[in-house]
Amino acid sequence: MKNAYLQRVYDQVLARDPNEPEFHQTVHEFLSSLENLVDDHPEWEKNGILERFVEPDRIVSFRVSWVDDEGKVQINRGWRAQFNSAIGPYKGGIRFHPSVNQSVIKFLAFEMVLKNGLTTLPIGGGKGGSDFDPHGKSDGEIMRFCQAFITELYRYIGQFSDIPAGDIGVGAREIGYMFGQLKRINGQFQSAILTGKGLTYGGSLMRTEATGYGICYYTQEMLKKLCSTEFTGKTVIVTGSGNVAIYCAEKVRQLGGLVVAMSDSNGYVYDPDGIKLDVIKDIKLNRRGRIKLYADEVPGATYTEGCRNIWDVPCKIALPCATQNEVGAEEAKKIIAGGCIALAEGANMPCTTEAVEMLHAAGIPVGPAKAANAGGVSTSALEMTQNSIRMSWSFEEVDERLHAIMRSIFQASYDASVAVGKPGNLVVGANVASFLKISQAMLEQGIY
Ligand code: NDP
Ligand code: 2IT
Repeated sequence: MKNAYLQRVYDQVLARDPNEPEFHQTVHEFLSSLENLVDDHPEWEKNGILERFVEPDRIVSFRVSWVDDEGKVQINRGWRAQFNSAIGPYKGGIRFHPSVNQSVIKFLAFEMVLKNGLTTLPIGGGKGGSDFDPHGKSDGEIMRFCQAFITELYRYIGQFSDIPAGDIGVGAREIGYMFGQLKRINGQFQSAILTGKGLTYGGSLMRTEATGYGICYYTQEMLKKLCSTEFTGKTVIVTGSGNVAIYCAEKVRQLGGLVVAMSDSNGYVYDPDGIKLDVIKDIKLNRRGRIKLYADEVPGATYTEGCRNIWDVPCKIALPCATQNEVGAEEAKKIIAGGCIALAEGANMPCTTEAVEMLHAAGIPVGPAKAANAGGVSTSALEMTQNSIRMSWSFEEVDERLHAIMRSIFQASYDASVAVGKPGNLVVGANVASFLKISQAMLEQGIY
């Protein structure tokens, strides 16, 4: 980094936590985005704003002990990073995946802070999770794990302090088990303590669809402003086949795009006629099966082992919706060679730094995750609003609010990119637009 203050802050992060590569990656991207701005804000250094911004308010880590179906006691690790509460209570999902560690939780929480700052809603940033692997576990094991996890976490969360939701490996089923256990512990029905709840007990219509739909609303704005085009008639690749990917693909279809390939962690399926989402939903949501089954069941579709090779298939619009760093230099090369015109990040940080640089160099706009996938957490905040006023809004009402939020996120990011002399660089724009708001709130609240 050219600016000495930015470099100093980054060096301190590296020195303090040398073993956190994912966290370094997100902090580096953020600090680099401030290069053209930092000299205009001497109050940041004077008040230690950046030093405070890259250091979580706190992280709790805990042991999770649970009993498997054989009666054996299993031990996992759990974390919750409460990163920044300048503009609202900590808000962000919980991830259950064997790759979870403190670095992953910190990068996700840091992204949440900036994402939530873009949503226009009063939420700070946090994230939690465990290295528990839900694959192949029985429903009883999932329930016992969720109960054990939240029994450790419950003392740190609440509707005015920290409100978790889902992420990889945590959907409506897991939120339900955690909510039930919280009710037993607290002896109270505290609706807004978790979001992504079932519709029968305080969930919001559209929360399930919100992240995926929101990605497409954001991408529509990108396509219009930066490529003078729209989804209609374009081939699209959506990676992953979880909550985000499925509803992203559904909205692409509604907007006239053709999703030709999707994946899971084992491999990908290619269907030149367009992926049939009812089949994917049945395999993934009802049967909790592998995506390979799609090729067995749909004539004309093929399955290829190895999820990263999905970019061998050319597409006009790339929407990676699986996990962090799934698009590296190799994948970016293929995306560019395939004639892609725009990429929006549905997963959190799916592109490596190098991949983003390559895409930008090839003139392909990149919609960063903290903007493109902010529809999920925005709708979580709308769920909290409905819980607080003890009402529930219609699907159409929530959808309309979500659409307006995604438009405003794009506009604010685009305007910020222009203001700092990087027009169309939505990565820089999102970081700047959000940080200007959060840093102002930090300054106004004094030293803490
Ligand atoms: P799900 O658990 O529903 O689905 C995850 C999908 O990604 C599955 O298809 C899974 O395959 C695949 N996947 C997970 N880990 C890997 C890996 N290491 N390598 C390859 N594929 C992998 O999670 P979500 O759809 O909720 O989350 C997907 C992404 O979207 C994550 O980055 C998450 O942080 C982000 N996100 C989620 C939001 C939400 O509201 N749920 C909101 C905003 C962002 P398999 O089944 O084989 O494991
Ligand atoms: O990464 C994310 O934005 C989420 N996992 C959703 C968080 C939330 O609180 O809804």
